[in-house]
Amino acid sequence: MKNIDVCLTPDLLDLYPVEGKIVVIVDILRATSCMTAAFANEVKEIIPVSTVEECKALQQKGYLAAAERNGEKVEGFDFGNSPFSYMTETVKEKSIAMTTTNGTVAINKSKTADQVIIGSFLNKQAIIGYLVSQNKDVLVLCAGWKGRVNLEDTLFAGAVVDALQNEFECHHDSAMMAQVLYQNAGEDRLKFLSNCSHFKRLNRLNIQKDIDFCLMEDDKYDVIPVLKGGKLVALS
Ligand code: 3SL
Repeated sequence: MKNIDVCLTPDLLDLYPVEGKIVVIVDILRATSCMTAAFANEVKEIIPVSTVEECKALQQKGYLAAAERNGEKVEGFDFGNSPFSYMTETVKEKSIAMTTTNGTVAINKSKTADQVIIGSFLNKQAIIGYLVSQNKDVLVLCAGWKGRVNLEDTLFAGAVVDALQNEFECHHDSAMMAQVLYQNAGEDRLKFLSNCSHFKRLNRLNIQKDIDFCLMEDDKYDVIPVLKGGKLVALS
């Protein structure tokens, strides 16, 4: 039987071999929600880079470039990290360079996996269906916050483990913890997460609209971003 595990932060990734596995990267607020929305709105590709300098270099080569640090858009870039930036004609069929505080770092740390895909509540059902259809072990990697565990990514990881419990074996405490968290969270996800640290951080920036979109719009899209040759593209 296939196996599923959860790595609660990229700082623990050395303990989790990714070779031969499908790694699902999760950064609910907001990087992986943005990426999902971007491909649903026909972005051609996203180049996820870990540093602002790499992103700037790609911008200078002519790419549209999105850069976020500590929740805020980095000065001089075309976008920050709002899903609504990807809902305009400007990005359609475009290649975009992107760096975010945690999400793009998690992606780049997982490059030796068999496959890296991007998960969010926006494409949860598509992710679950895809994982069921593949004959591969799965690691859900939570992007967290600067090496720390966060509630919203763990909640999503738990939702995936819970949905796959009849298809996958799960022997690992971090995956069980995530599942228990999800099972106890209740229906009102916004209320459950209202005290979490990144929720408060983003609220201070007055972007409740982004939070609502990332947390409330379950299964809005059926697109799955996948890493191919260092670029995210829509899985065909
Ligand atoms: O950490 C990240 O990668 C971002 O998603 C953080 S933020 O939501 O843009 O603040």
